[in-house]
Amino acid sequence: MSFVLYETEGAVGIITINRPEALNALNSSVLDELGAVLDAVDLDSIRALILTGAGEKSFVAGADIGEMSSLTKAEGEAFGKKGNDLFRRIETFPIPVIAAINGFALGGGNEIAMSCDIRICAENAVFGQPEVGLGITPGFGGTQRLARLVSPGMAKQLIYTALNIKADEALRIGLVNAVYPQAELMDAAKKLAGKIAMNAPIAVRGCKKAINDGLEAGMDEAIVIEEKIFGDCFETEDQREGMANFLRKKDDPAKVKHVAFKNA
Ligand code: CO8
Repeated sequence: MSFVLYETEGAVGIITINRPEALNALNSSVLDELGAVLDAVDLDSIRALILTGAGEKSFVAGADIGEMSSLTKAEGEAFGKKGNDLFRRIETFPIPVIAAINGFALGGGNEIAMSCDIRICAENAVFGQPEVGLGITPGFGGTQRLARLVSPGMAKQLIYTALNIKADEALRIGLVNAVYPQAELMDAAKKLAGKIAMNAPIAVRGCKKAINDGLEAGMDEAIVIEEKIFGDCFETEDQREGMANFLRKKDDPAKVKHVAFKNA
């Protein structure tokens, strides 16, 4: 593995796209290695992931333009599918994924960030979908996820104009949740991931699935999705202990303790 690094800190896994000489652009090898890292995540011990880019300049500057430049129609479609399959895997990965965007998030870079559950960025981050300036459409989910994440009108403006926006504008339109000085970004991402990791893992996974699946359904179907996932939490050790802890606290505040949720 050379283009993607993976390390763990407690219950948090950190994936770093590591091709700084090309501003972490996504070629086929990077996509393959990202898939392999996801395969290797130990879901018994890891409760949240952080995705970031190596260096202080770029998160991901897009799909690799050199690799794409000579593709045929069929190869272009296949490359789009390769990215889409991987990004959909990130989007539906059982545990939350936080994108820590440390610079350029252009084209496929913005698209991979949008497949994550939560996006936070550094003050130097730049976002955009430059594809129409290269003679292509966004091909790793950009036309779909951007229109769902921000307003359809704003998504169309960004995609049709190919103009980049800075971190403060990304915050204003809801593309990211928060902006930090570059030096504080990873600590903020780890703190956020750590907070998630302290909560009951079955419940957190259930929330991710309920939100994702519900957003793809009509409201009548969506609330049934929630009911089923809600019901599945009961009789788990975490539900019993989480609620027993609350009742003990009511009884005697001195009995306050942190519940060490078990994923069971
Ligand atoms: N692909 C390949 N190499 C890249 C990319 C990229 N997307 N971005 C940067 N690089 C390389 C540069 O070629 C350069 O390499 P070298 O040193 O060998 O010349 C190195 O990274 C550093 O880049 P720059 O010298 O250009 O750095 P600057 O600070 O001057 O500029 C920019 C930074 C503004 C980010 C500039 O590099 C740039 O505009 N990059 C391209 C951004 C872009 O257009 N991205 C979108 C690509 S299209 C896409 O992502 C579509 C996704 C869906 C694909 C579906 C397929 C079918």
